Amino acid sequence: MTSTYSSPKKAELSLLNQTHVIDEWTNVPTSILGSVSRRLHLQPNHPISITRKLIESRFPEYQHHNDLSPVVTVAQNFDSLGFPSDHPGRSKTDTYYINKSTVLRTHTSAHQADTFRANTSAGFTISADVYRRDAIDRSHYPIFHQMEGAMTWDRNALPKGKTLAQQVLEDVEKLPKHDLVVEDPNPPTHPERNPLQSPDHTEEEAAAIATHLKRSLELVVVEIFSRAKAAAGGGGAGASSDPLKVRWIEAYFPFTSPSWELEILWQGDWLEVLGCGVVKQDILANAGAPERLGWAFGLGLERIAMLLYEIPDIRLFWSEDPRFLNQFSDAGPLRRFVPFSKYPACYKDVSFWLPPSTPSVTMPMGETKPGTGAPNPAGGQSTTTTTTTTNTATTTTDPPPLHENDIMELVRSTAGDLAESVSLIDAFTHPKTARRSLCYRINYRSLERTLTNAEADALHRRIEVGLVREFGVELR
Ligand code: FA5
Ligand code: MG
Repeated sequence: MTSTYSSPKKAELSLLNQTHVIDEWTNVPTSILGSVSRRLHLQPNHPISITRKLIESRFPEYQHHNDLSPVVTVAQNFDSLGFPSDHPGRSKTDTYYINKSTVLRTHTSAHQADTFRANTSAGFTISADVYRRDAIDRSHYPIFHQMEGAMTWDRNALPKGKTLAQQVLEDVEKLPKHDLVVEDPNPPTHPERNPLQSPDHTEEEAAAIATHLKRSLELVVVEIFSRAKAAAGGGGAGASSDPLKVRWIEAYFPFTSPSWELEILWQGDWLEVLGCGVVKQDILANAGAPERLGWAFGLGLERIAMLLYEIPDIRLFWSEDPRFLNQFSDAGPLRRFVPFSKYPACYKDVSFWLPPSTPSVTMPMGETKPGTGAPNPAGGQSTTTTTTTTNTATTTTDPPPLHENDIMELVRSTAGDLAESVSLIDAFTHPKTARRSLCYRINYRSLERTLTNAEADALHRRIEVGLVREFGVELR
């Protein structure tokens, strides 16, 4: 046998004119890579871009950054923000890794520290595409767009005799007023869940910063809804004729304290539109700005655009159907989206036994389900396995642990945007064998045409085969 030695070429992946070594962490599917160049927030006449500009206009003195690469380091996305090493957001089940040290950003906060360090303006926004392995339903998509916003005040640059809290409150007075009633039942700080950052912040400082933050964001909501109302022709039809209901709820982020989320009542459910809080002083200090204090928020542009235009399904933003795209324009008054006829849906269930050694399906730890305040879908335990983050290339006979996001991704990669929603409808453990059974309902619907039952059947069959092949389940 001839031994022509060829050095093993390292496997690589190329993205946005850069090549990256792939390793056992790589988990970005081609379906995602293929959409990285779309950058909907920069497309002229696209509703995501129009929504971005509308929100930016509420922050006229801020610097707006809209062109940052989605390829970031693990350090930018997680470490710089104080994510603990065992945070579930870091796991391969939640995040798209390009390789061990590089990810597709999961949020625009990945650029917070760098932007604080550059210190080119007190206030800034960053709008960008972000990527997450997540649920499938009408308000979740694996690629979406966020706007980060931040504002800081410099302790060392205050007018003589003025405290930082006084300065911030003076700036609050310069903001427009509004008469929207916003529920805000929680105390400003909570000793365990949302502590004051003492000794770095006084109570007055944190309270003043929170007031400026909340007012600034409430003004965004007021602006969006007055546009939405006008678009619907005054009183209008549908959801925009309902009285606007908005509430602040307590939240947790590793990089802010105290923290909140803002929710809006939308079609009967509380929809979370943003997270925010008082920036952790460590982040500013590590960015070379220990003397500055301030707030930050991260908002979902799709969620806001859905409210603004009454767009019923998040998949529509990716549509290249002119019946969708032609309804939006950068110029002229905003007009409500008029759905082209709604094509029939078709749901199919799949029931299966998990492999005997799989304890359960682990659930994402992400946002709370609107309205319930409870963690994401019930059925599994919300334990996060650290084993899912390890290399499974050395598989023994044991199947890899199964995470619900793995099921979501299988459905996405098989059915693409024809999958409208996936939900766990039944789960039980057999009393004798202790084996666990799950049943998922997959709703199939095209936004652009009528999907035949035969097509849906074929997709469903491929998903069933994939579940068996990839996760070793036994169909029931
Ligand atoms: C964050 O991403 C934080 N970085 C926000 C933040 C920034 C907090 C600065 C504090 C300071 P969260 O994971 O909740 O938080 O996402 C923020 C918003 O993005 C959500 O409120 C929601 O509007 C939107 N969002 C989250 N996941 C999805 C998804 N899969 N599809 C569409 N929108 C989503
Ligand atoms: Mg959230």
